[in-house]
Amino acid sequence: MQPNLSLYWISGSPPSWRVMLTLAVKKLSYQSILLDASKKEQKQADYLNLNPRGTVPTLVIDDKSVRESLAIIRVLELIQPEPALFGRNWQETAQIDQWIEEFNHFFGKESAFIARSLFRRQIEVQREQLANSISVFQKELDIYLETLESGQPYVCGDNLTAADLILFPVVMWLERAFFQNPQHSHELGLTSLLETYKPLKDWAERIKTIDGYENTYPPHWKVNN
Ligand SMILES: N[C@@H](CCC(=O)N[C@@H](CS)C(=O)NCC(=O)O)C(=O)O
Repeated sequence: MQPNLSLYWISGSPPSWRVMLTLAVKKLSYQSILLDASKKEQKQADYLNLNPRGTVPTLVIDDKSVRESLAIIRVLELIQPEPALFGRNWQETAQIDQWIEEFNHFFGKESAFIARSLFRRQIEVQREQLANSISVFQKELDIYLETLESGQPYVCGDNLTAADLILFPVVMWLERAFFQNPQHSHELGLTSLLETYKPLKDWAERIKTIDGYENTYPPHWKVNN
């Protein structure tokens, strides 16, 4: 029997979304507790008892809380090993873990800076730093594209892995940043990733076929395109 799971999350948060996708892929049921960031619910005392930094996601497993999305995904892999998201042998695990580390240091880090600068409309003050970020971002994107263009359906091979579930929400978040700030995005030479790169679009469509995907889609994006 699976343990009791309660997920605290914020709509549109990529780390929350990757955990929700993991729960969907592993067909684990959970209580969903959506925090309202506009009311700073993630900084209220009750929540800070679970997660002292007041960030999301936090997963409560029976009476134990786990924070940090990657730690949560790894625990879910132990709770429900199928389908395996971290490989089935050491070679696959090494490939996935190194992909995640590199993602965190490069694509993930630069994407967060680019998306936040666009959402906060801080283009002018950060122009130089943005140019550096975009250059690293583009190099990393090219590596992902090369992999997908080679005919590989997922970023680490033939099977869906944690790497795909980590990348997907970030790609969607960037899409939203570009879509909401077309003029600044254009000035920075940034265009819709899914409309520009067909292999990436095909890969994203594959992720969207995950059973239960619709329930993971950020609710405020549905009402506020
Ligand atoms: N490394 C953390 C990042 C968590 C994080 O920064 N979450 C953001 C949402 S994307 C958050 O909680 N922001 C609200 C806040 O800091 O008040 C993870 O992967 O779980």
